[in-house]
Amino acid sequence: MRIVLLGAPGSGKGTQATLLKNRLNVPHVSTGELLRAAVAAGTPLGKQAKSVMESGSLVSDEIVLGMLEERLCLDDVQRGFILDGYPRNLAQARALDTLLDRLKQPVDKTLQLDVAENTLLARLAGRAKAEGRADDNPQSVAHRLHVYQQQTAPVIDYYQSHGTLVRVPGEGSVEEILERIVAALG
Ligand code: B4P
Repeated sequence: MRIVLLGAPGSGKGTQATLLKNRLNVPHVSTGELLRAAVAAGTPLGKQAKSVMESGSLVSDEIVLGMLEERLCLDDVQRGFILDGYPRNLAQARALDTLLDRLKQPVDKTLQLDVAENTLLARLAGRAKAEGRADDNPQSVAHRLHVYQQQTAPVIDYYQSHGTLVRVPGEGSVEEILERIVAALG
C-alpha cells in the first residue's frame, strides 16, 4: 500500500508514520528525516539545507525531489511506503505524480491529519523542550505554520480533486489517532 501523510508541522505525521509502518509492514519515508540525516552527515546537500531548515522555510524543490527519487528507487519500497513530509507545495505534488507514474507506483490513499493551531503550538513547544530540535524555536515554528498555510494547504485541494484524500481528526491520544488512520485506510 502506498500512502501519503499530510498535515501541518506538529500534526503527528512523523509520530503516526513510525507506528503505522509496523502495522502495514512498509517503510516510512520522511523527507524531513532524510534532510536531517544529510545535515548530520555534513554532505554538500546537507550543508545547503541546514540554514533553510533551521529558519523553517522549505528546502528547494530540486534538492528534495532528487533525494526522494533516490529513496523511492530502493528495493524495500517496491511493496509500498508511507510518505511523510512530501509534497509540501503544488509543484512537489505534480512532481510526485510524475515520478510515481514513471515507477508505476500510484498513490492509493492520501491522509490529512487535522489539528487545531493551539494544539500544534503546544506539541512543538513540548518537543522543543524535550529534544531541542533546531527548527522548534518560537520564531521558526511561526514561520513553518505560515509556510504551511501559504504553500502546503493547497495540496489538500489537489488530492481532494484527485479523489484519494481522506481527512482524519488528529487530536487525542497517539493510539486513538492510529486506530482512526487504520480504519480510514479500510
Ligand atoms: P518535518 O520533519 O516534516 O517536520 P514537521 O512538519 O514538524 O513534522 P514531524 O513529522 O516531525 O512532527 P510530528 O507532527 O510527528 O520537516 C522539517 C523541515 O524539513 C521543514 O520545515 C523543511 O525545512 C524541511 N522539509 C521537509 N520536507 C520537505 C519538503 N518536502 N520540501 C521542502 N522542505 C522540506 O510531531 C510533533 C510533536 O508532536 C512531537 O513532539 C510529537 O511527540 C508530538 N505529538 C504527535 N502526536 C501527538 C499526540 N497525539 N498527542 C500529543 N503529542 C503528539
